[in-house]
This record gives sequence, structure tokens and C-alpha cells, in this order.
Amino acid sequence: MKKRFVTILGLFLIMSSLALGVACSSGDTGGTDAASSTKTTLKVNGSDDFKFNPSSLTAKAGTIEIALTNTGVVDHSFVIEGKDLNIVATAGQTERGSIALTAGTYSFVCDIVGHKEAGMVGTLTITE
Ligand SMILES: [Cu+2]
Repeated sequence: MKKRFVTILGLFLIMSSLALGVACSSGDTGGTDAASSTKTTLKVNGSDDFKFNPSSLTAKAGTIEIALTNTGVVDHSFVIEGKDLNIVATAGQTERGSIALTAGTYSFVCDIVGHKEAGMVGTLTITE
């Protein structure tokens, strides 16, 4: 049962990367309006000393993809306060999530119990 799950997960990962490859190559052909389909990927690490690194992120307005890498042992999350984005990464894993944001300053936190209070917070600045 567990082996079967791993196999399915493996297939899913392979199919996901294939889909990503197709998406990237279609973008390279310039067939779509690049300006309106801009996606910015921001990489951020979460660690067991209750810090995001970097704790200040900046991007242009549009679709923002957050790639959260957990460099620690316990779970960490990336939640933009007041927005519908909640990414949870387990130890050693990188998890991604996307959200469309307009210009402004947003606070992000790790919402695992006690982490925000321990200082696991940061600021995301979105410019025009
Ligand atoms: Cu955390």
C-alpha cells in the first residue's frame, strides 16, 4: 500500500515536471503576452531558529510564486496575513504557492503554533 502510494507520487512528480517543461517552452515562443503573464518567484527559507531568510521580500505587482524551503526539522509555513495563501513545508522540503498581488506592503508569518510569536515574521513589498 505504501509502495503503491510512493509510485503514484513519483508519477505525479514526473508529470508535474513535464507540465512545467511544456509551460516554459510555450512561454519562450512568445505566443502569449509576456507582460500580462509575468510571474515572479520568490525563494524564502524557514528555519528552526524561527526566522525567514530573507525576511524582506520585494517583487513587482502580478502573480507572485513563493517557494518556501524548510531548512529545519519541524514544519514551517508561509502565510500572507489577510490573503488566501498558506504554504506548509515539512523538514527539508520546498513547497510552492502562487497569489496575485497589487502594490502594497504585506506581512507574512509562519502560522505554526508559537512561531510567529517567536519572531517568524517578514515583510513582502509589492511595487507597481
Ligand atoms: Cu515556523
